[in-house]
Amino acid sequence: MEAALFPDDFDGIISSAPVVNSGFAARFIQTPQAQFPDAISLANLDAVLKAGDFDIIRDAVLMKCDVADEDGDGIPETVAGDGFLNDPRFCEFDIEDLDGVLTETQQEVFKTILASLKVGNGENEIFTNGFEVLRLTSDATSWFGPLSPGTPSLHFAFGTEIYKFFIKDDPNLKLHDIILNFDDISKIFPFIAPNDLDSFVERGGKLIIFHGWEDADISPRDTIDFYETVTEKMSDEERDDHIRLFMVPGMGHLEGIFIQTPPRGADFLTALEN
Ligand SMILES: [Ca+2]
Ligand SMILES: [Ca+2]
Repeated sequence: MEAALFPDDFDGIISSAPVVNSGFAARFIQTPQAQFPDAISLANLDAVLKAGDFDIIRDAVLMKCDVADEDGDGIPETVAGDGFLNDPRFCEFDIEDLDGVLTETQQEVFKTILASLKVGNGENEIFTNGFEVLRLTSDATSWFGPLSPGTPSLHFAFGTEIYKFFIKDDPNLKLHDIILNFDDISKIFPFIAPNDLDSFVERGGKLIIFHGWEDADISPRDTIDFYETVTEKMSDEERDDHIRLFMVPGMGHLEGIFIQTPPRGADFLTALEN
């Protein structure tokens, strides 16, 4: 957003899990609405996903997909049994494999978290991809909950406050009274268009983007879509000279900012300098 709107501010930017569209705010309403029949008292949690359930899903996913040849092309690209996936997109995990272990409602919550979300008004549409995180759940409980009565999840905390004070100007707004619609969601951020980074690139700007595959806050696939969109018209050389994207297996939201050692982080400042 900074590189697009204020291209003269910085010569180089390291961006972790960038917010590239307003869809993230819709997710912050959608997932707690699915998870919490009563977000204030945290009553009636029997049917929804809890920490132990995320552990069950993670273990089932690892059992199925933490193999040496994740993409099935015959060439090993990662270590089997090391506790994370190189690229979760290759994991064909079906939550219905856990029939009898998770309730149907729990399975529906899981599918909601993984599914993409569209909020449109017939003419325009905000699209956001689902999360990969439940396949590896390092910070799933913080973002999806349940945490504590009144603040059941970080999605709830961010989402309801954004709605109350940035969109609706109504401090008494309740989670389940919110109906997602385009006009509300589009108030949060401007759209990023394919040529929005041109000014930044033309003046020699350098942008390193990284995103943890286990991010449960901002969809990792949205960052891939963004990178592909803004670099589509560039030559490979121009792209690599100015904009690099690193998807980090096993890393949760912003972990690479606070942790600078693999597998949960890296020294991106030195990389930018070089
Ligand atoms: Ca392979
Ligand atoms: Ca692995």
